[in-house]
Amino acid sequence: QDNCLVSNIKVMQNFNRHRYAGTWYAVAKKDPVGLFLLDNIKANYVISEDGVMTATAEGRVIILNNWELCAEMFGTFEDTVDPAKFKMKYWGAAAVLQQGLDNHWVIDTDYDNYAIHYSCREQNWDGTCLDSYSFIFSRDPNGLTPESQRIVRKKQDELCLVGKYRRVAQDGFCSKYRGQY
Ligand code: DAO
Repeated sequence: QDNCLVSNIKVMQNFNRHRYAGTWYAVAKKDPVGLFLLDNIKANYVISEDGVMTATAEGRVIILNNWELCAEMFGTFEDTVDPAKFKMKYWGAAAVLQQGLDNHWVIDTDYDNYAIHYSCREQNWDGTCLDSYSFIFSRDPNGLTPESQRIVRKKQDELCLVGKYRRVAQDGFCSKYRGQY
């Protein structure tokens, strides 16, 4: 962490989307303004034969003030010059769910255990981030190994987001819920 400029944030070198593909469970999250996904967040990245990345995701959300449900989300990824930086277009299975276009950066991953995602939605005049969100992903829904936790902690520092994450529960809410709406 030297100056917290978005333009200085280091992302995964030689990012390999094929090794990244598959299921990731969020174990921690830094929320954006107007947070949407609460917990039980699971993402599944798919690479098509022609190399295009898409994803489906689910998570518990509360919409219309008081209505709890498991949101089913879809995302398509547009490549940029940096292989670890994507633009993600996302939308929900139902119209009431959130939709938008976000940055989607892979900050670091070992592909088999942990991954650190980061998205800055809006920058300040000085080039620091005004509104960001970030997922700490694990292949194991029960959490990260101490070794992975150490790496994640260091990267959170580089992102200027130490202390801004909350733990994300994986208690099976969305598997119970499946097919109910
Ligand atoms: O929870 O507040 C928030 C921000 C998350 C918005 C993006 C959700 C849709 C993800 C689509 C699939 C990609 C993993």
